[in-house]
Amino acid sequence: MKYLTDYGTPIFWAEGHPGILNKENWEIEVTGLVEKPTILSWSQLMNLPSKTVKTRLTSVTRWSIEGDWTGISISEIAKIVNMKKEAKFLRAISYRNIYDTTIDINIAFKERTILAYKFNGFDLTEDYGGPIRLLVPYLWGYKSAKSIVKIEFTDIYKSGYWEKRGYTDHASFEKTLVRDLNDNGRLKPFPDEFNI
Ligand SMILES: Nc1nc2c(c(=O)[nH]1)N[C@H]1C(S)=C(S)[C@@H](COP(=O)(O)O)O[C@H]1N2
Ligand SMILES: [Mo]
Repeated sequence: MKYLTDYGTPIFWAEGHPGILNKENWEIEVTGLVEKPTILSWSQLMNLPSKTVKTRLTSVTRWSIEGDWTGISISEIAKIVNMKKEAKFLRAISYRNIYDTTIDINIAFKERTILAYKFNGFDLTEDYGGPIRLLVPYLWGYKSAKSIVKIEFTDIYKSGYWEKRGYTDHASFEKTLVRDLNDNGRLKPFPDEFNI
């Protein structure tokens, strides 16, 4: 099985590469419209039920990579903090609090949206959002915020890093041509010729 670099997957760190991150001390703060705000340690995260989904990350810059992504469902996180039913959005904030993005709660709870920590069985490196990132296969990749330190359940939509710089807030796919990184970067009609 190949890792993301083996496919030439681009490494996007608009706010600057974070360098080496310490996985063992990693924490995710879960806050907002919840009954029990919680700071989840790395060991707590690793003890939560995990799932592996065959799915893809697709960038608005026209590339897509498919593989087996392993991580934690948002419903598992919501259970721990007793998310309130008023929550309409999930906001994810990356290491250093510069990059953030917000998705609709219904997309957060979809089957293949996860907090991912492995690709094809390999731990995610810092290049690709390790130790843990949001993966939202249903929307353009800028919603898949990397190296997550905070999750907020909220009823207010907030434009994130790329949304404020001109990308759409909804991030819905449009018909276009996309490079299939699993097929040597061949340009193909998207989404038609891809398994979404
Ligand atoms: N923190 C952070 N997360 C981010 C980005 C970023 O620049 N910083 N880029 C986004 C964009 S535009 C895409 S397409 C994917 C790319 O993921 P990759 O760098 O792991 O290939 O990450 C998303 N998450
Ligand atoms: Mo992107």
